[in-house]
Amino acid sequence: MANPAPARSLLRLSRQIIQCSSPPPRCRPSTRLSLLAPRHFSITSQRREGEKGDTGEPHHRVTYTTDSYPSLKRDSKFSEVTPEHVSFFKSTLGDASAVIDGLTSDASDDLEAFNSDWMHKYRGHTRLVLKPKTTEEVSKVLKYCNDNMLAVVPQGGNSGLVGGSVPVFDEIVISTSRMNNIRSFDDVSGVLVVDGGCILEVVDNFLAEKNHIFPLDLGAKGSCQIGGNVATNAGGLRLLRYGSLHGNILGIEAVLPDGTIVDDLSKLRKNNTGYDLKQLFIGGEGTIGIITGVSIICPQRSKAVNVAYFGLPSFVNVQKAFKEAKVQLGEILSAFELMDAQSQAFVHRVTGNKRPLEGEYPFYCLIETSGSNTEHDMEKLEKFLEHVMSEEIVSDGVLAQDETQVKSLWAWREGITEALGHYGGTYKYDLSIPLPELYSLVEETRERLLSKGLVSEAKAHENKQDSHDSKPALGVVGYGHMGDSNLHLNVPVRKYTKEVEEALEPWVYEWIQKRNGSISAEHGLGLAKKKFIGYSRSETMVRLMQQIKKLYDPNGIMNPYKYI
Ligand code: FAD
Ligand code: 2HG
Ligand code: ZN
Repeated sequence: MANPAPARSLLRLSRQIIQCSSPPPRCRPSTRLSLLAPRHFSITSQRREGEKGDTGEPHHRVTYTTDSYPSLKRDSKFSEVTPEHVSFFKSTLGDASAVIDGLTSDASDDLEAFNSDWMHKYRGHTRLVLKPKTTEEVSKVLKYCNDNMLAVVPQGGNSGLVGGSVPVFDEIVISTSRMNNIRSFDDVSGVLVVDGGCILEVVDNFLAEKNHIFPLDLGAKGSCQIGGNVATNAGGLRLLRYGSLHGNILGIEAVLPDGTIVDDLSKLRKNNTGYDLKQLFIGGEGTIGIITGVSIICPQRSKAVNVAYFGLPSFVNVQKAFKEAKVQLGEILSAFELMDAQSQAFVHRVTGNKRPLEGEYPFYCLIETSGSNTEHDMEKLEKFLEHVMSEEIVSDGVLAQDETQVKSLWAWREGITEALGHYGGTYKYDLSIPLPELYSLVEETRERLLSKGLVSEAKAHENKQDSHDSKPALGVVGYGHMGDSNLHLNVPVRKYTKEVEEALEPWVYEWIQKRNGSISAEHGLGLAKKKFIGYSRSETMVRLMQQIKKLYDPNGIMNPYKYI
């Protein structure tokens, strides 16, 4: 690690380092609006097909889940798909593009993107993908599957990180990708109603034109779908400001396995009329029904968005900076993200981009403010920046001075997942941890992998590249949504191995349990955490969940083998 540069004026540094031609913030004309443009960190299914990591292995040669986890057994109560079933689906869905049929034709290439997950960790054996266009078609398809004991997996953008979106055996994939209509938007109330298959970025672009914003943002916005976001109760980068989907979603339309259409597409903010059943679908991960429509309250888009990126000497200082940001920025603070040195080293190595700061630091933070009054926000931000610089809470920093710089600073945070996945695979742990202890887990994990000889000393601590290194793990990385006490502990590997997996699991989950944290802050449980639910939920809670599952899906056809 390089010696931190002495604290200097952040605004001066921002001019030196980003070398922006636009005037420094203090000199901005008051009419200048810095709207946050969509961040084009988009992932697509094309990326999964044929792309090679540094291992030289084509990513589509992902090991079958059934080979990696031989203890998983196909449930014999499910029927196997036959050509007769396929002809029913073809006649029901009509359109040739609505069925990918690997039973009566060779469709293995087309099926691959639906069988394999984004992490190249899980791969199923489906031979049939159905793409209904309407809620009624979803209803007919599901009813038929239920009557014929055919297991299904709902799939949105397939960007999930816990193996929930792909089949394990021959479950039929029901993709919502053709259900992509924006149904209505009211710019007085901010209530938006969309099909479950709308892509998040498309919806947010639509809202931008109406000066509104979708209250969720995440790095996979170019691929993930609103139905998938709701099914995973995704958290993302704006939760600190706009809260969780549990609060923002006003109504849901969903189809139950027996074909019942649950029409609870309320647009009301307040509705205290009995059990709030839509909440069961939020975070349900496709285990009780398919979400076909969502109504959601969307806030006004902020006129003034500012982004600052800091280097800090310690995690204690990160906490001080966060506390100070809450005190001084209050209602305009919209994101406080944490990145450690290793995470930024990986992004640098993989993208080759020039780092935002000249020196290297053990920790980095990205702070975003969003408000309605540029001058007022800038005044607050400058005061905050001066304070954290003069108190030496932060060692160095830059402030984006236009939209391009806003995007480029965000890329150092949003690009981490993609950069880590570049080398083969990543063991991912998405955890809620009491803030003071949040980073200790990363340090202890490093020591653990070092002591077991699974990562090299240089890679564990110094982010150095060692060309002779052949240890399975390439580093131990910590980053996440500091503002939500949500750590992403990631261990990038050359390939997935039992050796690394067994060093990490259940050890990480035990560590979390001891601190009353959560083993899934925002990604869900899927298949990856199926065995570990007991580390965060009591037996009583699990039993109640099982009862709900049985009530909604008595035949168990919805996303079997996953967490419930
Ligand atoms: P899928 O991956 O297709 O499915 C996820 C789960 O939902 C599966 O169990 C599936 O069966 C179910 N499902 C999908 N659609 C439906 C439906 N219509 N009805 C019922 N069930 C359904 N997650 C975060 O929370 N925060 C982040 O910041 C974040 N950043 C990410 C960044 C990158 C680069 C990547 C690759 C992923 C990130 N994720 C993040 C994880 C992922 O993007 C989210 O979980 C997202 O909400 C999944 O949406 P999807 O449409 O891709 O769903
Ligand atoms: C993020 O915050 C996402 O960037 C992905 O939730 C985290 O890849 C991960 O582990
Ligand atoms: Zn996250």
